[in-house]
Amino acid sequence: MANQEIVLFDLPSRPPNKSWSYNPWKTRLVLNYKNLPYKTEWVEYPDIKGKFQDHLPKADVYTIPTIILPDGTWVTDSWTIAETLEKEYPEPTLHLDSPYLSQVKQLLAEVLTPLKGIYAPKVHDVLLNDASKEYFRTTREKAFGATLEEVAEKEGGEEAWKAAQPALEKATALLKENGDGPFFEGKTLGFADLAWASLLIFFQRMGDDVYQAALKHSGDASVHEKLLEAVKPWSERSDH
Ligand SMILES: N[C@@H](CCC(=O)N[C@@H](CS)C(=O)NCC(=O)O)C(=O)O
Repeated sequence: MANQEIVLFDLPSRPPNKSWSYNPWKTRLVLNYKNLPYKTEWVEYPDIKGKFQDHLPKADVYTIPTIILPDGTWVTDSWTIAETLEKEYPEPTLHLDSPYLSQVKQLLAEVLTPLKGIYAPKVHDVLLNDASKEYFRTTREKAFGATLEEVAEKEGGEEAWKAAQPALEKATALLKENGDGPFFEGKTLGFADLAWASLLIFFQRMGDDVYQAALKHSGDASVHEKLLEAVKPWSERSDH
């Protein structure tokens, strides 16, 4: 008999194990929002390739989130997964046609790019198990051309937050466009909200110092806090 559960591949954290990374959070929130039966398979970074390569198109890097649908189809990439799940399970809708979605996608990149001196060291020091630390350090140091400590020193701190501030403020302004929110479209939740909430959860998982800095540089903490509160019914399932 076909397995009716979806499998979600997610990255584990140090105990107590809970989802932490913003990319798999996007998928987890969709699965929770659509109330789909799924189980989580936790995969440490060095094990991703071995598990995925025989099931997905050849790639330089295989990434999480990836899911297996009940019919055995493997789907990778959080944006593609959202489209696939929306097609397979249309209700409740993710409003993938919302004009806010492309804006949020752009803002996520604009926030995260200047913050690598914050998040890369934090992920390594605060979130990862020993099983992933060496892989993460080696791959990120190769990509940055500097050690994690150098990146933290040269591209972390207040300057990084100042560089991320314009995008954080733009997200604040977007969240205020439709009355009291709490969502980008006002009372209507869509994938844009789940994607932005994923970033906020990622900040929280790195530590309250990181989350508070993000809120401070957003210009108005309350709209982000309200969004997180509104998605709480779907962010509570984080460890299985
Ligand atoms: N475009 C992808 C990016 C996913 C991504 O970069 N995932 C990271 C974890 S957050 C990963 O699995 N990296 C694997 C690696 O570095 O080897 C998506 O949105 O799903």
